[in-house]
Formats: sequence, structure tokens, C-alpha cells
Amino acid sequence: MTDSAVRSNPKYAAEIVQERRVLTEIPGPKSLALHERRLAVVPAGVNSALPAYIERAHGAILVDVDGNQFIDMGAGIGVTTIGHTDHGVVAAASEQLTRLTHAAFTISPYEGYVRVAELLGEHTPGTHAKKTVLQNSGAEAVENGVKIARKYTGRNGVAVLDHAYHGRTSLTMAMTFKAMPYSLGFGPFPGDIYRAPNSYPFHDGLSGADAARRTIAYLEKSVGASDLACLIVEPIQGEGGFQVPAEGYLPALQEWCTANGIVFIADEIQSGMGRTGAYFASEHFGVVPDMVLSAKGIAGGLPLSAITARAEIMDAAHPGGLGGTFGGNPVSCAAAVAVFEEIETFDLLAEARRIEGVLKPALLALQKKYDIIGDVRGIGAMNAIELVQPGTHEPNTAALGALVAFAAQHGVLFLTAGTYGNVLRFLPSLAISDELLKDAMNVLDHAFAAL
Ligand code: PLZ
Repeated sequence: MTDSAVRSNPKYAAEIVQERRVLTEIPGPKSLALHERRLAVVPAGVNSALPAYIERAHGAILVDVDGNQFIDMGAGIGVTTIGHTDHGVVAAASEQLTRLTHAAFTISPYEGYVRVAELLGEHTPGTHAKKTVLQNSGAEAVENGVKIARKYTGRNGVAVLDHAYHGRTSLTMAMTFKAMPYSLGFGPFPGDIYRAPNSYPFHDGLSGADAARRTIAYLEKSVGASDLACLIVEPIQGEGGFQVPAEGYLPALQEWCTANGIVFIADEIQSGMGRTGAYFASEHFGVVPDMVLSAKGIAGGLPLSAITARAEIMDAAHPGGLGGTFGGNPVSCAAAVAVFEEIETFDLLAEARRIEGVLKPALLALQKKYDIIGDVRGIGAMNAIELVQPGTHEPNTAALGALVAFAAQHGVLFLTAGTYGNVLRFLPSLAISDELLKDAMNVLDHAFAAL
């Protein structure tokens, strides 16, 4: 392993060796006991993919209460992007915790918030003047992005794409594509949300230009451009299945938005902050969004989200129109500043490219071996395979469940995705070593063989 990839936290480096270790059945006895307690007091609506209760973590390894060590191929859904208990993040957040934990920026401001806004302004695409609002969760960033775009344009319409995921609040669940489990029975939903076909090369076979023509024609016919405040896209779709749009798709959408006064919003909550080997995935597609939404990886595991947009768009909101008690918490801000520093100091964007260099060939080799792997896709440390019935594009959901269960029994935590529940995604932290990646791929190979 490139030991340097794990920026050692002195507290854990020795204690948590970067290796897979299965000591008990998964989940083990202590996890099962905890699970009993949980079932009595936590509703079934809050599910856990794998009820192995985690006690600590470092780098790319999760340790459960029974002492099992899992290779973490999900990073808490793309949150601990620079690694669990990263030394810089832990030090900065700990220091901040003892100095100022809360002041409410809308009452008494502090520097950390301003610094995070400066850093996001520098690192989001485009050199134009930008301003940033901080919130706590991804869904809150989406809510505020829509709110600001509506105020700026004086229009109501919100365009989203098929297979999109934007959150679980009332507005964002209405924007999210998949009804089950996200929105079924949780209505009524807000109106003025319009869903258009996306670019999904594996299924539609369309060029970027043709897919964009289809999206635009749909929106022009079914809504009318002049009624749209914003079009919100995930540059690489997340929960929907890691769809990488065909080349030219996003630039064509952006051009249409600009020509029609529609705010072009990139939801980079999952794809942003170094995940793909660029600060933001928009850069791979040559687009400069009017607004970028970030969350997940920006504060190394602490809750923080951000709306960063052209200054004139942000300034449309009147004083006092934006806020929230916890938005831009000082400890989260200190952690976020540390994440930016770690990315720069250790050139972590290169780590994402290194990870793709190990994962892609391994996944393509598996695809040659197993005919249920229909598609291999992704950029940097954001990759996926789509499982199909052999020789077709029909989803293979059963296989996905079996693979993930096998891997868990063998100490590898994989995440699933996809509208049809047939996508296996690989979202490891940038701290994962080549050896751990190869080990995880080896377990996956065995899982396929065992199907
Ligand atoms: N936009 C692109 O990926 C969060 C959801 C997990 P929150 N994705 C993980 C689950 O099942 O609840 C996400 C995303 C994109 C918005 C969000 C929402 O971010 O921080 O979960 O609100």
C-alpha cells in the first residue's frame, strides 16, 4: 500500500492497521445485541444496509464493535472522501471545539464561515465573482439553491432529470426520481417540478447532442423555457446509478439555460470535493455552472453543505432571507478548511486518479469474466458496474443483493445504487491503498464466482 495515502492520525494509525479482518459472523454478537436495542427504539423507516455497528475508523478501514475490520468502499456515502479520522481534520475540529462550538452566523459571525466561502469560491468552476451560503445537509443546499434561483429569476419552474436524487425533504423528495423508498406515501408534494429525460449512454445509446436535444425539447414542450427558474443536474448521477452523461450533453444544456435565463445548477453533493480527481466533476465535462451545490465530502465527516453561485444570483435574496440556526457551524467550518488544506498539501486529486487506475482495469477484467456486468463506468474514485440479465439491458437486482451480502461476510462494505437497484458503486476514500482496492476486487471476484 502507498502508506502515504493514509495521512496518519497518531491516535489510530497503530491501532487500526489498514487491512481486512473478519473475526466473527457478520454481524457479530455485540452488533446483534445492539441491533436488538435499536429495533425497539429506532423506526424501521431508518434502515441500515449492514447492521454491523461501527466503533471507530481510520483511513479506509471501519472497525465494528466485535473487532471486525471492513474495507470501506462507500466512505459513508461519499463523505469521508479524504479518509476516516484524517489527522488534519481531527486536529482542526478538536481545536475549534474547545474554542467556539456555536454562535449562529446570522447572529454573531466568525471567520471560519467566511474562509469556507472564500475556498469554495476559489475551487468551484469559473473565475467569476461568487458568493456562498452554508447549511447542514445536502437536501438543505438543494432547497436553498432552488429558493435563490426562484428569487433571482422571478420564475417558479424547477427542471430535474430522470434518475436524479436530490434529497428527502418535501421539496427534494419531489425532485428525486425514485418513489420507492424515497417518496412513496409521503406526499403531498410541492408543484412546479418538471422531470425530463437524462443522458444514460448504456441505455439510450444517444450522443450527448442528441440526448440534450431530447431533454430540451421535452422541457420546451411540457413547460416552456420562460417558466423555468433553474435546471438542476448531477454531473455524474449518484443514487440513480452513477450515470456519466455522454460527451457534450452538459455543455448543450448549459448553453440552452444561459440563452433562456435559466439558472444552471450542478448538484455536486456526491460528485464534488475531489471525488473524481477534480475539485468538482463539472470540470470533466467543460461546464461552468451558475450555481454549485456541495455537501458530503466538504467537511471530512462533519455536517456541512454549501450553495455557491454567481454573486449577482446570490445577491437577489434580500437580507435575512437566508439562514438557519446551525448553518455553517464553526466546528464543521474548521474541518472544511482542513479538508481543503489536506487536498492541497497531499495532492489528493491525484489519489482519485490513482484509484481509477486500479479500479477500472479490475472492473473491466471482471466484466470479461462475468456476463451479468453490462456496463462499467465512472471517473476517479466514483465508479460503478451495472448488473443485467446476460446479453440484455434488463436489470439484475437479485445478483446485486447476493454480491453485497457475500462481500459483507468477507469484510468488504459495498454500496448499491440505481433506479432499478442493479448498480454496485465504488466510492472509497482517497486514502485507500492499492492493496486494499485489489483485496476488495478479489473478494468481489469470489462473490461473482459464488453466484
Ligand atoms: N444530492 C447528489 O447524493 C445524498 C442519500 C442517502 P443529504 N445522497 C445520499 C439516503 O438514502 O438518504 C444526496 C446526493 C445528491 C443531494 C443529496 C442529499 O444530501 O445530505 O442526504 O440531505
